[in-house]
Amino acid sequence: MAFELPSLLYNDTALEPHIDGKTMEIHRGKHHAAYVTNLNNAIVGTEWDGKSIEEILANLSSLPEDKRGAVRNNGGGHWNHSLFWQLLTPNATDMSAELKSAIDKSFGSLDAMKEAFAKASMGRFGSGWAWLLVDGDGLKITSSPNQDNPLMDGVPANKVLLGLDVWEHAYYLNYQNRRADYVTAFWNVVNWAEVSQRFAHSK
Ligand code: MN3
Repeated sequence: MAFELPSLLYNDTALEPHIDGKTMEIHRGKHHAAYVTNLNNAIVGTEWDGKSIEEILANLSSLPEDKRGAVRNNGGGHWNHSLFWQLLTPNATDMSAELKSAIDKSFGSLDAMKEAFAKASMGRFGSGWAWLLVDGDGLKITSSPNQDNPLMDGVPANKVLLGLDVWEHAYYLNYQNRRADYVTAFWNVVNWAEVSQRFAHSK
């Protein structure tokens, strides 16, 4: 079955003023939609047609060479954005005690985790993503270029807790060159209940 653009559980304008409606509309309706179309075009008629996106991204090196680049960029784009929309919410939610404790253990405090995450977001030159992962007994922050993600490095999808899109298309209309302001605003719309759920299922 072909991949499909997921619906949002909130309106495009629901995350304002932190993420503006026009950005949400173009980001999902144009950018994410294009990743889905291009991904489907790349795998149609191949043996990968019908496999899950997680399985495809974990096995990129097995794909035909002429499809690999398109699947990496567009398949990564589809998985990353599908996760990203779920990680956002207009309604503030609390994180679980278990997640809070894991963050404290790995980073010292929630503020220290946010600082390290912001550093990864700011340190990613050009387009990419920042990630919070389960790594062994603890948590870890990484970043990746373009639409790459931890699945491509062998990390199981359920161990990816949080991701932030730092492509300019994610913030430029509202924040222009001020990526740091966008990263700060992101914390106001993080769905901590969802991140906590992901953490609970990461074992
Ligand atoms: Mn994006």
